[in-house]
Amino acid sequence: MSRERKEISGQNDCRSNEKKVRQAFGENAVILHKKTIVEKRWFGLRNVSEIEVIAALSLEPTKQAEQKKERVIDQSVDVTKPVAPSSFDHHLPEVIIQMKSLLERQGVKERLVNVVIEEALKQYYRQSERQSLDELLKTSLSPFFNDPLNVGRLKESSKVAVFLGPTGVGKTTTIAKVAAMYKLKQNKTIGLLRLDTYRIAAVEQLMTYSKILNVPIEVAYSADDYKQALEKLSHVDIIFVDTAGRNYLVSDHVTALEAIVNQTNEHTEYLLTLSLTTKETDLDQLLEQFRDFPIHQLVFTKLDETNTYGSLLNVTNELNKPIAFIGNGQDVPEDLTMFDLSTIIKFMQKGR
Ligand SMILES: Nc1nc2c(ncn2[C@@H]2O[C@H](COP(=O)(O)OP(=O)(O)OP(=O)(O)O)[C@@H](O)[C@H]2O)c(=O)[nH]1
Ligand SMILES: [Mg+2]
Repeated sequence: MSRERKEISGQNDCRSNEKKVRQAFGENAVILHKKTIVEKRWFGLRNVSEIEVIAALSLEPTKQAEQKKERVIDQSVDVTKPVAPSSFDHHLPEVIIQMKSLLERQGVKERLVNVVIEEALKQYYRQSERQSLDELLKTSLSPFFNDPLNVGRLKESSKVAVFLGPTGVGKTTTIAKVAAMYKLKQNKTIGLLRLDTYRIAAVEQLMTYSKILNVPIEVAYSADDYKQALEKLSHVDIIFVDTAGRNYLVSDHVTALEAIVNQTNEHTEYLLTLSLTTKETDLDQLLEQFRDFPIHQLVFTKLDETNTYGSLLNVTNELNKPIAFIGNGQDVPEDLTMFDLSTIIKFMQKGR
């Protein structure tokens, strides 16, 4: 396949972009995809967006398409608006169409689908050999799941791991699983701390796990209690803090977490725990509430209760945080898994 690259620049609007592409490549050129790739400020006076256009020469659509990449300086496009869905989808290679449809069915947000597809198109035309859907998914999705070194563990320096999240997502269950892993497989000394400043939930569940694992437990009902409890457990390697589930769609409940944030130091990490069965719109609202909270890693639960995994991509991309653990069942300690892109891709394609 031959390739050709031409730079197109100058003042223009969307319509003139298409005109310019056609002038450069001929009347049969088709714009497959376009994206704002740079936003520049000219001495703080105005924004300039640079548009990357992927165009194809299409005598017989698709089969004889030659890929061409254009950079067009476009000073008229509002960079905050999502790119409109392309009416040229049917000119995309079959494997890319399959990928797009799979991501959409999996609940990946439209804007993110566009970004991933763009990455996939680059991969597709960069390789001389055609890639399978599986390979393309892997290479295009992996940049979103940054920091693979953190997969399946707390931060190296963590001494206090605080699990936060809405009611009933599986915080206590996941703590039991992770604590067991650290104690039994890594020979770490563990302490459990139940923080419940609202006195809303029973502590028995965590007590039971502390007995089974034979590890100390402290209960704190106030910021002062919490400080003292941390001190009492300071002899262990890792303290797992189980917070009471709250309706974090209420912003006051996030603000109330200040009691624990005041005890944060470089050895503390916050793990936002979310269920994969939560509606995407609710997740969006929840993430908004946690925007200013120092979340370090993500935990997803109930992988076993869903066949759509778009939230993994949506949330990771939104917060730009790694996924530390995934809960995939009710059994403690075995139903704990580490994020593995290949497995998620397999689930996405074939179901569980
Ligand atoms: N299917 C499935 N169920 C899970 C998973 N993790 C937890 N659960 C179940 O979800 C329910 C709630 O779990 P908890 O650990 O009590 O949830 P929590 O977030 O601590 O709840 P609160 O403290 O009340 O906010 C229990 O029935 C768990 O067995 C999981 O990965 N998969
Ligand atoms: Mg709990």
